[in-house]
Amino acid sequence: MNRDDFTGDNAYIRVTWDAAAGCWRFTPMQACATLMVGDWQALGLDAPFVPSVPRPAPQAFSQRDPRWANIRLGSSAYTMGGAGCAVTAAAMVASVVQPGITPLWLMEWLNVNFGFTGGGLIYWGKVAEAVPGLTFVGYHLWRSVPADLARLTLALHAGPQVIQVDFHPDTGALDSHFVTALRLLDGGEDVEIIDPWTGETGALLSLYSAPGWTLARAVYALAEFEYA
Ligand SMILES: [Ca+2]
Repeated sequence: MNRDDFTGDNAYIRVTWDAAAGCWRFTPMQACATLMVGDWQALGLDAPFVPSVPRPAPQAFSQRDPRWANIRLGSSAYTMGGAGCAVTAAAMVASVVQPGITPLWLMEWLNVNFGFTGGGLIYWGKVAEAVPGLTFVGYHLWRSVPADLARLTLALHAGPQVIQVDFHPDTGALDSHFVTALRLLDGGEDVEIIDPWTGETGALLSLYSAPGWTLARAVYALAEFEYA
């Protein structure tokens, strides 16, 4: 259930989301007094009060970490350090629901479960197979059209996501690079990311954009995941 589906009122009761407490508040329209726990249990309204499980922040990883930098992606000639941005970004997403995960563990799982193409490209759905608690929603490609920022916003509402950017925005062709998107910045004009190249957090447009680019121009694709 989304908050927007529920927040509102009718003639009898007003429902609001208390972000600080992480739960719903039910207020009778007449008495204007907040119902107590016993009241909403008696009314069968206790289900929406269950606070969402707080998730840990994603762990930050660098694909060039010496613990895994030299391992090859599947049967390809590519190494994690040189071309493992996608699996590293996916491991950061997975760490939200599987805190002990590392890019090394995920890559080794993918290596024995046919998780990469012969050219070393990741099968995104395999990531969700490897990580209980993750569901792969789909791969949204915006290479020749502006990114659907409403879609990205909705996905980020669920949790961190993997997005594709241009590693060298000063050259015309796309130099594919995947990063972990955390949340919107500046009223939705930018996105905070963790960059697998460095393992550091930053703003997407300050890292991977050319002059004049908007966020919709800088995001080339979204590998969308849902969280259990
Ligand atoms: Ca480029």
